[in-house]
Amino acid sequence: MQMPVALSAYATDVDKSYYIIYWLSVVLFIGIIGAATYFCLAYKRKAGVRAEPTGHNNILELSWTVAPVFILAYLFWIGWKGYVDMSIVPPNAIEVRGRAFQWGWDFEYPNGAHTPDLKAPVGKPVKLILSSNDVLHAFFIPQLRIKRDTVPGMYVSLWFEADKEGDADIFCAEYCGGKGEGTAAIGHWAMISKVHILSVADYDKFILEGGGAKPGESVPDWGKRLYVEKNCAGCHSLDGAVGAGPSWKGIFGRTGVMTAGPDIVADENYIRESILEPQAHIVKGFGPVMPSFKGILQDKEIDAIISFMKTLK
Ligand code: HEC
Ligand SMILES: [Cu+2]
Repeated sequence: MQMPVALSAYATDVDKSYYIIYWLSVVLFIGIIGAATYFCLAYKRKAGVRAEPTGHNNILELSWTVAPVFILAYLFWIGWKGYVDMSIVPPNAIEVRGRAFQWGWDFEYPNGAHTPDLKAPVGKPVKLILSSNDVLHAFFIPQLRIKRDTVPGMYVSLWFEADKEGDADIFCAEYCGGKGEGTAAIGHWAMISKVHILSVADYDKFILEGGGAKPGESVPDWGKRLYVEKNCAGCHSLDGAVGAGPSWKGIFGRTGVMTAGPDIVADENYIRESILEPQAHIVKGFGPVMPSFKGILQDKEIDAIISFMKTLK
């Protein structure tokens, strides 16, 4: 067992092709090296024996020419079939948008909800329309055997149909940079997420509840959840500790010193700008490393984060 657990029929097909090629290579390797070794020993030059031409063996020569043609045609066929299966999205697929950014993922569902981890129903085709906000990344779910580069300025798509419920890892499989040292270090290696394969009922419930505050959740609590889910927590502490970015302790209404230009009071407008265009004003002592959350955070989510910030005295 060399492959991670397969969560879809497509993944099982990929494994089948993989193992066919793998075992074919093992058999051919042993066969060819074994025969070569045997011939080296058996026909080693001996004193008093003169080598004579052996002539042709038509049957042997024909069979080692024709057999590989069939084997290669078969390998082409399974490869092509897999490629076509992967390329043609079933027309009834659910469309989910996936955006890659330094360093995380954002998924947007037909109801407008956004999540940093992917939720998908079991037994239904899901089409992912992938893009990147900054540099090249690669969307990779090993357990579904799907992988695709995300390219700035371009959409690519990918689909899957999971046949088991459960969680699987999402990785970025394209080195996309990094920043910082020690605990403040973030980058490509931190660009991990999960796909949650839910029962159809749970998925429908998630879509119905939408992307806003959960029932019974206050707006600041929703903002706090976004702080964790959108990974602001990776760079901003709440307790005054300096990370890759300034702490949010007492952020609302404080006067910040910028690398250039006058000091700025952190009001709604400044905070909104810091989130959508982080490079517009850089807080002194920090690098321009915050990614833009344009297209990732909706207006009401930014409002929720601001109301959470107001609670951080
Ligand atoms: C990769 C690290 C990183 C992540 C992730 C990150 N930030 Fe930042 N953030 C920074 C850095 C560095 C600064 C300071 C430099 C600047 O002003 O751009 C900053 C500054 C800010 C500021 C201005 C702070 C001040 O004291 O004036 C706000 C507001 C902010 N970030 C909000 C957010 C929100 C909201 C999120 C999550 C949705 C987030 N950040 C995610 C690194 C990050
Ligand atoms: Cu990446």
